[in-house]
Amino acid sequence: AQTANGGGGGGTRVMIIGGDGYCGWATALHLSARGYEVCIVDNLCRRQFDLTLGLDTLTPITSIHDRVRTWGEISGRHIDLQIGDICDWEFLSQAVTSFRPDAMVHFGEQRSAPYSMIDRQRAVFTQHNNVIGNINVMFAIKELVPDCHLVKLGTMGEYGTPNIDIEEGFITINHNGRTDTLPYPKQGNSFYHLSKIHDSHNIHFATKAWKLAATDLNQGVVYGVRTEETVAHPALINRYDYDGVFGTALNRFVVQAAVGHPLTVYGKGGQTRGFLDIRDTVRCIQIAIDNPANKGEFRVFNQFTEQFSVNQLADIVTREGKKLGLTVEVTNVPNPRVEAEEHYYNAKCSKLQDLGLEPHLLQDSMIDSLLEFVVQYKDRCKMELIKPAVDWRKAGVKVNTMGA
Ligand code: NAD
Ligand code: USQ
Repeated sequence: AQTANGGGGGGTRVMIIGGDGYCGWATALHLSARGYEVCIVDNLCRRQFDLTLGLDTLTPITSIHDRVRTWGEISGRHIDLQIGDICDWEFLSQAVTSFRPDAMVHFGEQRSAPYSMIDRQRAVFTQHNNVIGNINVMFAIKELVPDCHLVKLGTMGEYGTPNIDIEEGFITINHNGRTDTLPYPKQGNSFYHLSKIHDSHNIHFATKAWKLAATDLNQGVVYGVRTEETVAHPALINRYDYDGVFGTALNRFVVQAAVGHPLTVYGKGGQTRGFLDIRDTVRCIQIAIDNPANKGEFRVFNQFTEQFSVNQLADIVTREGKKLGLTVEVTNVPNPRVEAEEHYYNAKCSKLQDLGLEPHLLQDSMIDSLLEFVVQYKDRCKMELIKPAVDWRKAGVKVNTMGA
């Protein structure tokens, strides 16, 4: 029997695009450990971004080849590895034809909002990489594996911050005496978030035109680093981004607390978002795979467990840091982004829980253990990478090398 939280994969063949990344690596191991046949596809561009911009993960990650080899040695389970770019149709079609997935989990995009706002070149790269890669994935399913379920990582940021409740994908509207259930209005706040909106529209169309089966997971901001499998051996450790380009809010605050840097609240700090623990990311993906969408169905789940404002996160990290004897200060830095800093936010997130997700909530123990974990690596932290690095208003056409 397949269950949400333990579960036998029963040999279900899952291709994980972006399987060398933060969410993808944890998911690949989670599924492999539970009897799914896993194939990782990745072109390693995320590692290249770090090399180009002089960034680095807090945790010392090993090469993808060493990761997969180590996993084979300690678990006895094989993970297939295909290194290549999904924007390259020859590569993708060969990878899909040789592996023949039952499900394709698509994490493989440029995922940083600040990166997409560095300059024209990065804005174009982000939308090209994300939108074209996703179109190739849709064609691969249609032409090569028509029964394959597409599990696509979207983002809660597709919805923006409307002054009404956020539904899961669709909203019923009464207009001039008529009623329809329509895709929820989308308002992206960066070229990255907009790329996800374009993907959602393209997938929705493909489910109608070609009867693809698709689940769009509008994921909130992920925090944490440890999962059962990634702590099983030092060579399996996951990446942990804390810099001003790829680091996300809570993960950044925890590192800042650990190294004695004031917590960088952007603007007024009333920005509210959905958040989830990386241990829930991997379970949500498993739940989506185990309960596939029907052919022709465009299914949308909001994948987060709790919502917090940036100020609330700063308060929690300050309180927990003090318990560990750390001196934690908070600073309100001028907001490098263009976004609402005080707004209504109430987003639904019941569909994954209805299918069996049991959330890990952001309790004190979580922050404690994350802080303790991060403190172990604090000597690897480069303080100069912490500052907010990209100003939305300054994105220009000149290539920005972001050099020191
Ligand atoms: P990540 O950058 O760590 O991983 C993405 C991986 O995809 C990288 O290993 C990269 O090399 C690979 N990739 C990118 N473009 C590719 C291409 N053209 N061909 C092959 N591989 C390619 O990102 P992440 O944090 O693991 O996020 C994974 C997905 O989840 C993204 O789609 C992101 O938008 C979404 N998401 C992430 C978060 C978060 O907080 N991290 C929150 C919501 C949604
Ligand atoms: N923020 C701060 N201080 C910081 C960093 C961020 O105040 O040091 C604020 C931002 O201004 C923003 C909020 O925190 O209002 C969230 O920023 P973030 O960097 O944590 O998240 P975001 O840019 O939205 O992107 C991340 C992932 C992206 C994913 C998204 C989910 O990088 O891949 O799609 O979270 S969501 O936010 O739901 O759209």
